[in-house]
Amino acid sequence: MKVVVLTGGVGGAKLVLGLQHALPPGDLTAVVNVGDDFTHLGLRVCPDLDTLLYTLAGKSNTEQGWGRAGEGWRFMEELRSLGAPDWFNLGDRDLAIHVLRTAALAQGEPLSAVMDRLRTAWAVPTRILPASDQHLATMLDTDEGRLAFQTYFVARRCEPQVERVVLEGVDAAQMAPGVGEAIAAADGVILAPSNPYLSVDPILAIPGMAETLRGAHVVAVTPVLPGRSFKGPTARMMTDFGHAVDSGTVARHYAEVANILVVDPDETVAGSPIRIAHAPVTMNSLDEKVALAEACLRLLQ
Ligand code: FO1
Ligand code: CA
Repeated sequence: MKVVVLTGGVGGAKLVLGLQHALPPGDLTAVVNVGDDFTHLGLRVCPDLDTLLYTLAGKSNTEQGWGRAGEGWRFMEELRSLGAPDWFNLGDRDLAIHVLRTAALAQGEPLSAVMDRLRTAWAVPTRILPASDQHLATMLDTDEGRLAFQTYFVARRCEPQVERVVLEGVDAAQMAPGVGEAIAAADGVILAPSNPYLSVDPILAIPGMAETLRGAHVVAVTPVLPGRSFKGPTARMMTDFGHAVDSGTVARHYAEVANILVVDPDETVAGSPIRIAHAPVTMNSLDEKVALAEACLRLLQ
């Protein structure tokens, strides 16, 4: 069963790992947000692509969500001693991927080709495609002015109030080679439980994407976790935008693109414009990730 999953970093990568276990090798393509990408100290950093690559290769720091397991920080110590900016942490192991990617991009290799080489080197069976090979930058209009994504997220810890998300460069961007073909050939498309505004929208906004998805069977998974303790940037932004922090907000947000929204059995969604399905959405263990993946695949059959 051929499946395409549209995903951001941490939250989405957990479901993609479950899907990788649930599907035969070669059946899964991940289309990944590039709006978080930026150039730092001359290095091209692609957090969502790398988070997914590390997760699918079994090399991610699972407590932190991003970055490498068994990471070392001597490069950062050295930077600090030299008085260089240290607000964004580049680990010693993580550094390898940024150096290789930056060098390859400078030689004219497209981002999609670079990422395909890296996932092949680590025998990752899932195709990892950037949503676009062009630069598009997620910017946030906030009460502190317009902030670049990593400034808002890492340097300012999501504290500024967000008024609007602006995707710089999106109108000139194209889907990366293989993205449209993978969606056209897929039995279904899954929207991973990533931040709808910061991770999934920057993929959906690429010219041609909405048209490509129109005929597809699309199942979205809510990023809203059960219980009253759901926090983090997704909850914060729902509040900033004047919406309730619940899956009803997600259902209305995805009404034009998704056929079904998967929410936790503990959550009731009233008046959803799309079909609601229930499956446990907490993904702490690998078993929970695979179980949610299998629930999504059943909905695509
Ligand atoms: N997130 C942080 O909160 N602090 C960091 O210092 C940091 C460094 C970092 C380095 C490489 C990388 O691929 C991701 C990194 N992230 C860091 C996560 C990154 O900012 C992601 O965009 C967020 O997790 C949102 O998806
Ligand atoms: Ca992200």
